Amino acid sequence: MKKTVAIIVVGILIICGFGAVAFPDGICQEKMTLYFSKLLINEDDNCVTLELKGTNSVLMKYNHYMIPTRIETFIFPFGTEIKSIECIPKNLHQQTLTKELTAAPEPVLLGFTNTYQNIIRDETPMTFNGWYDYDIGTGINRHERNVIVKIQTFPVQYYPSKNSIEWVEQIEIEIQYKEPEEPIVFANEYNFLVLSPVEYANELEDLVSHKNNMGINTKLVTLDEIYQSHYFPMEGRDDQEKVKYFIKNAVEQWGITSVLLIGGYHAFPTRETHVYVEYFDVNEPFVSDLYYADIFDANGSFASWDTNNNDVFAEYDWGDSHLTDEIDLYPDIYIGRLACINEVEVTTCVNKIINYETERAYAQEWFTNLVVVGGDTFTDDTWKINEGEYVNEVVMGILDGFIPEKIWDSNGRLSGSTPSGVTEISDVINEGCGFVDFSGHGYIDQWATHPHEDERVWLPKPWGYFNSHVAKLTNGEKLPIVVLGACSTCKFDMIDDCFGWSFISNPNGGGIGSFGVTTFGYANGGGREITGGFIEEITMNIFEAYNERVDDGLSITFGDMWSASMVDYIYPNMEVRDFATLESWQSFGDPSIVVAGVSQTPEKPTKPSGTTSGKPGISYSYSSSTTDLDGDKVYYLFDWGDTNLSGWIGPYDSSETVEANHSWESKGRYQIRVKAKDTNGVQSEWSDPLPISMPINKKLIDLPFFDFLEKFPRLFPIIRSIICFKFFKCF
Ligand SMILES: [Ca+2]
Ligand SMILES: [Ca+2]
Ligand SMILES: [Ca+2]
Ligand SMILES: [Ca+2]
Repeated sequence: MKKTVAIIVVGILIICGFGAVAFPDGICQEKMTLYFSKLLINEDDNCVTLELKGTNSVLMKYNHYMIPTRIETFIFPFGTEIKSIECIPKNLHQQTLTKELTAAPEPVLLGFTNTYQNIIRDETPMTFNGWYDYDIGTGINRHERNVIVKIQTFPVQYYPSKNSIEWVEQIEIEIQYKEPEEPIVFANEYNFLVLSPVEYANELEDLVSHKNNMGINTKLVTLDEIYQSHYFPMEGRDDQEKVKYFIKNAVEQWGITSVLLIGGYHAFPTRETHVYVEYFDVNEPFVSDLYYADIFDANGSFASWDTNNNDVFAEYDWGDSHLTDEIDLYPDIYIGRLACINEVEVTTCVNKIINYETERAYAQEWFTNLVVVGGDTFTDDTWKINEGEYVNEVVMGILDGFIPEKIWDSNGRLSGSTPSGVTEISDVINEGCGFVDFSGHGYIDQWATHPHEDERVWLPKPWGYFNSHVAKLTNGEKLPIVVLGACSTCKFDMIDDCFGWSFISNPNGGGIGSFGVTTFGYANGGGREITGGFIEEITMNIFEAYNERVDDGLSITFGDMWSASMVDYIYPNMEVRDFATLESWQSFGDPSIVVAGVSQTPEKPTKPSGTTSGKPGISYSYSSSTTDLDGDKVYYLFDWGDTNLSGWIGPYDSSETVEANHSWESKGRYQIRVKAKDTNGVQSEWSDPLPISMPINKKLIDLPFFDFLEKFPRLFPIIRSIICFKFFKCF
């Protein structure tokens, strides 16, 4: 699902019945009107695309036409019963198109055996018959358990046979619901549950006491204690279900919000899912820790993941009878796994977690470094772009106060031989960074990509970046969260030290947490559509979750990032690869670690002051200042407008003036702006820009792509150079 920035006007009205008015006792109605206007039809050589003001996404569903849609999320208290959902379209317009509407690209694999392939589809893409679709689930969002209703409206209807469209100016949404008579409140005895085989219990004692000292009420429970009804009467048909029922009891009776599973595939049970993807004969069961986190279904009952009761879990179009289980998919707890294979690895992880939290990693200077690694993921796309680098750029736009180190094919750092790409990656991680984003192809023990338009060569040379390279990282306490947009990197049921896990198990560095998939990863075709779905969309959601919380001066945990990435992803009537993506989205690490601190953000810094015209090659000085409401010391980051950043300078006392110098290499107009962060790592917004010229030049301002993306990270479809996929006939 491609999202965009959109300006909207909505009206919300809530009415509740108390006998006298239109609805029965206790039933409420929430009413919202969505307004749409200004239909734009963009023509390409073969097809057209549509833009409609008021929509916030474009349907990017395989075998469907790309129509503008709007998704609205409604949040109700846990236990709310949704009685009815209706959407009424109003003020209908009709229009004939000159060319056919573009169809969504076909998803492609991010593995090693299959790269991008030219497939001629013979099916006709489907249209949507109806103005809306919806999904109801129960999940945890910003530390609250809610009933989450997502309504997707389709204000444009396409009729391919007539090549005409209908569109409406308004859609009125009406939801009737009944809240529980008494709010459902769970106990608050423990927040954090550590589940472990008994043989690792001793190694976990330090972790439990550290967490309790941090004010996180923590309980360690062994698998034997679960199976022997030590705390709650044992329920469940197999070990996995026993663990899941235990977690449900611990949520309801103890108030648990985060659960850490200790042990790899051999030591801690895994649930296999059965999602049938008819694609390159890809059809394998894969493990899903989401099974343990999705505790409640839409009605607030136990989510068995086997609603057809045949003892085959999480079926989607599975087997000869094409069976499907109803799955809620919204996590109800924050979960993470330490896939340790022995006591030594458990001790390593415990020490890393204690240190990360004690040192408040998020407040350290190295934390705002960002390492991005990418190349040309698909070598034969129409647009000839390096998709991995494009994804990295979007991440850089989201994490705009981070200083990026780009290990790319296009700048030679991934493809060079002295130093090699492997050395470049290891060196920048060893310097220390808060996050790493790998975007490309993966396998159980490695990550790799291609140089531009050369699918015979893998980068970094000769065959990629392996778990054996990760094992040699020596970044010590400077531990990043590693985000892996690639196939199978977290397939921990196949090898003990899968690529995603190898970062966490490294005792001398590596990472504090990682995200990746336990099976094949899918991408939304080549080109810039790649961030619009599947694995690259969910990786964007990870960074956006972090960014949103930090912008608000709020805290976020590792598990919260994982959960938010899924809550944000889910949309009504998802396709099979969406289920595969969500169910296989693994988190290695402690879900309760804090990745961003709570503090009041420094105020927006003053507009930089200094000379507004000068000559290239000469250094000029600019100053600014800000106040931190808590009186924290602050660091400053100047964006010189020529794609160069100053790096974080400081710390300075609150209100003290900062000065920094820069010289511009070439003539042109630039905009200088400045951002502040306090000693808790919390960042201000950017200052107003100071326009300067070197020297005055009547040329149009050529905003660097990086700045542009930062402002409109998901702007669509303006940044798309070509809309139509070359392999499709646009139908
Ligand atoms: Ca089943
Ligand atoms: Ca759920
Ligand atoms: Ca490409
Ligand atoms: Ca502050």
